[in-house]
Amino acid sequence: MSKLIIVSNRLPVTVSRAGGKINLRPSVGGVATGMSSLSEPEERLWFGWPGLADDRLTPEAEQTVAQKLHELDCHPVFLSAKDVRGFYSGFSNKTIWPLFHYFVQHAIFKEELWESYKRVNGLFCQTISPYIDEGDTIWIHDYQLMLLPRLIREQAPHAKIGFFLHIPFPSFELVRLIPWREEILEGLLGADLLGFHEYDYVRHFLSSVYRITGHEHQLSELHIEDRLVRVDAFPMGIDYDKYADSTEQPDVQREIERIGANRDVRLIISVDRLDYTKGILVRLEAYDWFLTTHPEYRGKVSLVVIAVPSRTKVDQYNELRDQIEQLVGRVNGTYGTLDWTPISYMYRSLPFDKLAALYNAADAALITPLRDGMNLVAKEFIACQHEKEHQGILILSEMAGAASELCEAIVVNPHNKDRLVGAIKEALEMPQEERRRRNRLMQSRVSRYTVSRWAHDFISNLNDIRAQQEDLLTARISAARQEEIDKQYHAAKRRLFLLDYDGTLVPFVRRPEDAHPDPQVLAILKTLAGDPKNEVVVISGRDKETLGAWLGDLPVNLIAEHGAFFRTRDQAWDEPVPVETDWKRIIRPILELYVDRTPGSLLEEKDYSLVWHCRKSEPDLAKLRTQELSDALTTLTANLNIGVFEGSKIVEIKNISVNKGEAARMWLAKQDWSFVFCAGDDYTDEDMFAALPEHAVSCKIGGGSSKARFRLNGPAELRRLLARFG
Ligand code: ADQ
Repeated sequence: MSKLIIVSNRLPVTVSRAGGKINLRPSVGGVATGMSSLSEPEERLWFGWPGLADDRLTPEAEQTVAQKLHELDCHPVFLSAKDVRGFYSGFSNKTIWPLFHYFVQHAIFKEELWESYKRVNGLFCQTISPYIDEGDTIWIHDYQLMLLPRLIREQAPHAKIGFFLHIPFPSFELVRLIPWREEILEGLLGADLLGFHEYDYVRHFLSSVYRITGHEHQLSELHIEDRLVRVDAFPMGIDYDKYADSTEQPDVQREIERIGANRDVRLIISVDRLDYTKGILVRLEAYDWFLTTHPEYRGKVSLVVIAVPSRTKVDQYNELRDQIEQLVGRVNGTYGTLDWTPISYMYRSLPFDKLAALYNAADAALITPLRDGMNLVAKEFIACQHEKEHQGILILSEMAGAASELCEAIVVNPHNKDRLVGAIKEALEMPQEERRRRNRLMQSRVSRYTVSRWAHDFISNLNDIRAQQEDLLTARISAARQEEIDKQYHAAKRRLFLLDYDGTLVPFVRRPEDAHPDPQVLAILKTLAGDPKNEVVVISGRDKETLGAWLGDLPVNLIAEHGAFFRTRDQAWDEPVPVETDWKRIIRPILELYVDRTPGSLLEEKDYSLVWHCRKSEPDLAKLRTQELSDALTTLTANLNIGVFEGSKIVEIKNISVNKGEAARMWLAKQDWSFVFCAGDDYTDEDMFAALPEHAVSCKIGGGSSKARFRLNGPAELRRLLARFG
C-alpha cells in the first residue's frame, strides 16, 4: 500500500531533555492539521529534526528518542550542533530567510554555511531514501530543504514529489544575488509540483528559472528532461471551525483582566513570532505616534503585544527583542498611569485557548509584517469574529500574502507610519455594521479555503501532474517500439524523411544566424541521404539563401519559407506558385516600430514572410510586445490573405496558403512510400503531422500538445534516432 511521506525541517513533535528524562510534546501546527485532514493514503511517515543536537545525546538516548518517535510515525533526522549552526541558524536563517523577505542587508553569503546546507539536505535524503516505495507520495516543506527534491529524484527517479514553500519567493533581482542560485533552483525543480502561497511568488519563481536556468514554462508548466513540473499557488488556510467555535470560550474576560486592561479600555492585539520581518518595531512606533497625536485616546485603548520567542541563536533576533522591550518601556513610561497600561507586552507563546480568547476580545488586530509569505494570524483573527455581537476589525499589511485574500481589511503599507496611525483611528471608530459587512466577506473566503482544502488541493494537483507525465511517457519511444520501427525501416523499399530544422535537428540559439549545422548533424544527414532507398527533405521556415548555404552541399531536398520554395537535391530553387507580397509594404513599418520599441529584437525579411524575433529581448517585455503586436496585426490583416503566427520567440506574418502541410503533401504524393518519418518542434510542424498517413512515424520534439505519435526530448535524442537508421 502506498504511503505519504512528509518532510519538514522540524518534526511536529518537540523533544526535550530534563533531568536525564526525554520528553516528547506534539506541536499541532498548521501543516500537521492539514496533513491529518487527508484521508488518503492512510499510512504516513514524517521526517524531520527533533530539535535536539545529536552530540547532546548518548547513542542510547538517541535510540530511545527514535523509538518513541517511531510510535508516533515520526522519523528523526539527527543533526550535530555544528550542522544546526551552519544549516539551520546559518544558511537557512541568515541567508535564505532574510533574502527571501527582501532584507538584503541581513543576508550573508558564506561558503561554509552553504556546504552545511548541502550536507544536511543530503543527510535528509539518505535518511528518507530507504523508506521510499513505488507509488508513495513525498511532500517536502519549506526553505530549509530546497535541494531535497532533486536529491531524492536522483535516488528514486520515479518518485512522486511535491514541494511547498511557506515564505515568499522573491523577485529575480534578489535571487540572482545568491552565489549558488542555480543549484537551488535545480534542486527545487526535482519536484513534480511546486506550491507557493501566492501567484506573485509563482511568477517570481518562473521568471528566475527562465533567466537563470533557461527553462521556459507554458501555462506554469515546465518541461524538465523527460518530466513535467507544475508550479502553482495554494494559499494556505486555517482550521476555520476550531477558531470560529472558540467564541464561546468562558475565560475571555478572565484573560483580559489578567493582562491588566479594564473593561472600558478598547483592545488592539498584535500577535507574531518575534522576527524582524514582522514589523513589530515600526508598529510600536506608530502606536506611540498615535498616542502622541491623539491624546483623546489615552486611557481608552491598550495594545496587547504577544511575541513568541524565535531563533534566539541568531544575534539580530536578540537585538530586536532588546529594542522592542526598550520601546515598550518608553511608551509605558511616557503615557502610562496607575490604572492604564498603554502596551501589555508578553514575550512567550500562548496556548490555543488563551490566544483565541484574545482574538475574541480584541476590537482590532494590528498585523503589519514588512514581508510575510502568508500570515495565518490574520485569518485566525477573522475566524474568531464569526457571529459575534461586537466584532473586531483587522488592520493588515499589504506585504503579507494574506492581503490578497483579506482585501476587506484595513490594508496598509507597514512602512507608512502616518497611514498606520490613520488606520488605528479608522479601526477604533468603524461602526459595527461596517465591521460585520467586511468580516462576513472575509469569513466566507477563509471558511471555504481551509487548511484541509489546501492539503487536498495540493495532493490532487500532484496526482494530476503525475497522470499527465504518464501520458507523456507513453508517447515516448520504448525499446520494443524502437525495434518495431527499425524492422519497418529495414523492410521498406522507399523511405521519406520530412525534417524540420531549428529546434529539431539543431538546438535553439540566442542569435538565429548562429544556428548553422555542426559536423555531427551534417554527417547524420549525409549518411541518411546516401542510402538510395531514402529521400530526405529538410522543411524549414528559413529563407532559401540560408538553407542553401548551410545544407546545399548535401544530397538532401530543401523546402524554404514553409513551402514557398523547393529545391530537389542539387538542382536550382523552384517557386511553385508565385505568392502575392504587396501586404509587406503595410506590415513592415509596424514591425520596424516594434523593433525600435523592444531592445534586442530584430526584423527578418524573407521573400514571402516577415518575422519579428525577440529571443534576445528582456523576457517580460518580449511577452508583452508579442501580445500587443499579435493583437494589432490580427485586426489589421483581417481582410488580407495572410496569417499572423506566434512561434518560439517570434511573430511571423505570411501568406496562409503557404504552409508545411501543403509542402509535405506534395512530397507524400510523389510515390508510394513504405516508410515515412517526420520530426518537428513547433506549431508550423503540426500542419505536417496532420498531413501524414497513419503508418508514419511522427515525432514531436519537446513539450506542448501535438498531433505527433511520439515525443522526443530534444535535437540530441532525434539525432541518436536518425543515426540508428544510417
Ligand atoms: P510564521 O512566520 O510562523 O510562519 P504565521 O503564519 O503568522 O507566521 O503564524 C503561524 C502560527 O503561529 C499561527 O497559527 C499562529 O497562531 C501561531 N502564533 C503566532 N504567534 C503566536 C503566539 N504569540 N502565541 C501562540 N501562537 C502564535 C511561516 C510564514 C508565514 C506562513 C506560515 C504558514 O512566515 O508567512 O503563513 O509559515 O505557511
